[in-house]
Amino acid sequence: MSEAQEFDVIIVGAGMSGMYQLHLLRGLGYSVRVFEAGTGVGGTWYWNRYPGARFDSESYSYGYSFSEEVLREWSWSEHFSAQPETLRYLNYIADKFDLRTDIQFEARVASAIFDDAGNAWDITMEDGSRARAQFLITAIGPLSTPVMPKINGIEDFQGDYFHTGQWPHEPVDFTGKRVAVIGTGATGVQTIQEVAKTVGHLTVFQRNPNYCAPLLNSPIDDEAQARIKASYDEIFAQCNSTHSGFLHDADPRLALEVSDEERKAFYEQRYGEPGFGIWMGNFRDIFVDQGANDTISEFVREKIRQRVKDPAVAEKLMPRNHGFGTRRVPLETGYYEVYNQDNVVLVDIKDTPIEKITATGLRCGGVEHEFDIIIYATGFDAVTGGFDKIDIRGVDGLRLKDKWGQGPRTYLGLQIEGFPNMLTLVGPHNAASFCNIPRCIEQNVEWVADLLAYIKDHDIKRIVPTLAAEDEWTEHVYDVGSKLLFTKVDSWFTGINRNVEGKTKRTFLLYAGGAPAYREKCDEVAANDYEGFVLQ
Ligand code: NA7
Repeated sequence: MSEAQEFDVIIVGAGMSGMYQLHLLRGLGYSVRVFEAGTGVGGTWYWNRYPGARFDSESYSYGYSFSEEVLREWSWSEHFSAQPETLRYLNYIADKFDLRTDIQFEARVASAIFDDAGNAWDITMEDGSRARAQFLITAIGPLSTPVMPKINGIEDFQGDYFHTGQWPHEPVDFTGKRVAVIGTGATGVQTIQEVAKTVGHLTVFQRNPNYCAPLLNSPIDDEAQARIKASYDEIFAQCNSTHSGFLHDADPRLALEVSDEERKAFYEQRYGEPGFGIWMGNFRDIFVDQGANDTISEFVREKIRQRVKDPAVAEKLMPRNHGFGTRRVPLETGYYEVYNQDNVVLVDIKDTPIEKITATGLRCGGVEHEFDIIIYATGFDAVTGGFDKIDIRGVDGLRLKDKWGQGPRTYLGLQIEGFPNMLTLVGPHNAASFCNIPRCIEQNVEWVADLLAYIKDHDIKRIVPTLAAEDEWTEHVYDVGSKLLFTKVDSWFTGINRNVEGKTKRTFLLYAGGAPAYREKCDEVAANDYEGFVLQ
C-alpha cells in the first residue's frame, strides 16, 4: 500500500466551490489538497461541453463577487455566456490565485473512512493512492453524476454516442448527420436547438415535455459593460436580497387577486424579458396555489400553441402532468421553432418507451430508427448521487449511503451527525442547491472558512452536529418543501431518477426556504458559538 499524503484539509472537487474554498483556507494557513477527477478546473463547466451549453443566469450575477480586481478585469461578452467562456473564466481564476499548485488532477476519490481515534479522514483514490486529513470538504456539485438510461443494447450501437455531461473535448460535427436526442430537460433543450442548426436529420425522443421560456440572450456592448462594472455592488446586493440569489425576485401580488387583463399583461411582459424573470420574478403564489399556477401554465401552453405550426406536435410539447415552474424551467432560443423544420421529428415515448438500442439506431413502438449519432441528455443522479459514488463511512463504520437510504438528513445541509469533521458544500438540504449557485456557494464557502478559523483559534479537534439539531433542520426542510407544488411532482428536485436503483420514491433534496433565511440561520448558528454542533 502506498504511503498516505497528509494535509489539514482535503477538498473533493475543483469546481466553483472547491476552488474558492481552497483559496480561503490557504489564506488561513491550512495545508489543503484538492482532489479532482478531471484534467482541469471548472467542475460543471469542465464536464458539460455539449453543444449549446450556457448560463441561464445573467453572466454578471454568476461570477465570483469576492475580488474587486476580478470584477474589474473580467468582461463577460454576453448577457448569458456560453460554456467555453465560463470555462475560460474559471481557468483565469485558477491562474490568478495560483490554485493549481494545490490541486491534484485525474484523482477520483473512491473512499473516505473516518478514523475515530485519530479524528481524521483516510481517503483512497481509484488508483489506490491515499491521503489523510483532519477535515474533509466535499465540493462535488449537485449535478455531477451523469446517468445513462436503462435501455438494453446501449453498447451495441456502432455510431457515436455521448452523454451531455461527459461530452468529448474535441468538437463533434453534426453536418448532414442523422442525430437522435433522448431527453428534453434544460440540457436537452439547449442541445436540441443548437444541433438542429446543422444536422441532416434530427429525431427528439421525449418522455415528458417541460415548460420552456425565452432566454433572450444578447451581446454586452461597451456601454452596458461599463454600466455593469460600475454597479457590481448593487448587482450582488440585489442577488443577496432575493429568494434564490437571482436578480429576479417574486412579484408581491397574487396571480388571482389581479384582473385577467392585468395578469395576462404581466405574463406577456415577463415572457418578453431575458432570463428567469418568468420563473423567479412571477406572482408569489404560483408555487403554492394550484389555481394560480394553472393560469401561468395555460399561458405558456398557449405560447407553445402559437409557436409550433403543427397542432399535433404542439400538443405533444405541452406539459399536462405538472404545473409551470414545479420542475426546472429550461430557457430557450428558438427551441419550439426547431419543430417547424422539415428535418426534425418529435417522438413521444411516454406510452411507448424505447425498447432497445441497436447497432444502427434504436427501436421504439415497433419502429426501427437509424442514426449516426445518439445524444443522451438524460440528466444526473442529482444532489446525493456524487456522495453515493464514494464509499463514505463515519463513526462505527456507518455508511452515508445507508444513513441517507430514506432521503438525506443533515444539519444546515453542511454537516451530518455520525460524520465528524466532514463538511458538504452545496450538499442536500442546503439553500445552495436551489440558488443562482455561485451566490450561495460563496455563502457556504465563507461560512466554512469562518468555522475553520474558529476551530484553529480554539484548538478544536472534532466537530459534529447533534442528532437533535440534525432532526430539527431535516424536519424544517421537509416542512417548508411540503407547502410547495414542487414536492408533488417527479423531478430531480424530489430525488426521482428511474435510471438509478432506489431512487423511485419522492423525497426533497433542496432547501426551499430561500437563501436569505438560510444565510440568517447559518449566521445565527455561528454567532452562538456553533449552536447545534458538538466541538471537542
Ligand atoms: P433532467 O432535467 O433530469 O432531464 C433529463 C431528461 O431525460 C428528461 O427529459 C427525462 O425525461 C429524460 N430521460 C431520462 N431517462 C430517460 C429514459 N430512460 N428514456 C427517455 N427519456 C429519459 O436533466 P438535465 O441534464 O436536462 O438538467 C439537469 C439540470 O442541469 C438542470 O435542471 C439545470 O439546472 C442544469 P422525464 O422528464 O424524466 O420523463
